[in-house]
Amino acid sequence: MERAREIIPGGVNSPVRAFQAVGGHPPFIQSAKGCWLHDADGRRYIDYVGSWGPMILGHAHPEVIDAIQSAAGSGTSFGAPTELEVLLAEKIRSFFPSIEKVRLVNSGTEATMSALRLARGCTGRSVIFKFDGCYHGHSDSLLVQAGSGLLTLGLAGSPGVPPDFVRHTVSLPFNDLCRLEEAFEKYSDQVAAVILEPVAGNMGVVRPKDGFLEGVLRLSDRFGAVAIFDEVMTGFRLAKGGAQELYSVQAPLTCLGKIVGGGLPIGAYGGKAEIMDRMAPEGDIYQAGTLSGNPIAVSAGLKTLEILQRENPYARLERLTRRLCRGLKEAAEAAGTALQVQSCGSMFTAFFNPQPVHDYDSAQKSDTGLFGAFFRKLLQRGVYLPPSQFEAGFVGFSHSEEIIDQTIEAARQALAEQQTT
Ligand code: KE4
Repeated sequence: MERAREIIPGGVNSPVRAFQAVGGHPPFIQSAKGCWLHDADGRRYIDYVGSWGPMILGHAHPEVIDAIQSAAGSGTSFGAPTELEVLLAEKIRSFFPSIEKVRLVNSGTEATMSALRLARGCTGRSVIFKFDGCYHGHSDSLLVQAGSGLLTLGLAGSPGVPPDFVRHTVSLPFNDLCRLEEAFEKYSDQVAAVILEPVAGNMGVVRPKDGFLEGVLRLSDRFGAVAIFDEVMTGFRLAKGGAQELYSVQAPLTCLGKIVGGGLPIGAYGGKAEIMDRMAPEGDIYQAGTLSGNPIAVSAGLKTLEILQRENPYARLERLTRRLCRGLKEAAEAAGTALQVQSCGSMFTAFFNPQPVHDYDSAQKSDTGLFGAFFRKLLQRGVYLPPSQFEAGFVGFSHSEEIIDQTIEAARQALAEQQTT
């Protein structure tokens, strides 16, 4: 870590990896297989981070590795169209009926940044609505009251973003349709887009209240704004068609990432053809990328989606996640600890909070000190949770009932120990 910090800010290439919110130093991972991480000191951990979502199939899935290796033999990047990109685009469209056309980029940040530019371009408007605690990557317009690393590090925004860049960004309470309607009444024909995580993961897992998603879509439509569902985390995670499938709604624009790359860098944004066709070179709104759609990443992503389609693991993943959440709740009750365990599909968060969490304000009432102690005790027992109270944990393909039960036992010991200290 000291050597890494000498040359990389904080020793990490993404802030949440630095363990600042939970104390101690992160293990340096050497390899991973299935649900196991192996660190440079010979220790192994049951992994509930899954590279922050992508590794739903487990690490080093043989068919995905094989797809990457065989693609590599044909060349790594051409900067020219390939059939592979068409195959992945068609696969994405088969999972998301709301996506008539899609553009591949290299990260979730690029996907949301591009989708916002598209929404602003096709409406000719500037104002965007987002929700407190939702995180959509680190592009300037969206670093306002964001979740994930900013919430973890207690940063509301970021230096280096001129006030002018966020002047048009209005952040509202998640799950509050009244405040959203008031904002629309106030900004009405200035609003280009409303962007949200349909199931929030970046303030910890917070489901939309009944009718919230439908309300966002209805109000956006009424005021001529584009609703953008940021499914970078929920896409292919909650269901093949993400939150839109789970909640039977369709969004005009969708952003994707994480699982769609199978562990390699891919983001995507897509939606109605009449909107997407405004993107250059079909239209006049610009976005580009040297490595967008490169054959290696696309091969990993395509194979991952093919396996998800073949195995359809979602019911099993949900059963395993419910088993884990039930076990954590029972362990907390036994230890007399106030724990809200919230989940959706195979995403979960254990909030050290006396009350359920339904938005940013209630999430912030969680005891991050207790979470940090719990995290460290679990890590000592070989269980690797996301190193932040404000993130989602993930259950994947290669977690078994036995692994879940091992995790619950480790949590029971950790909570009991915490109770006595
Ligand atoms: P990336 O640029 O990190 O690929 O994606 C940004 C992004 C966009 N939208 C949602 C809903 C996201 O969750 C993310 C990224 N998530 C964080 C953790 N929750 C990535 C982990 C990190 O920042 O290292």
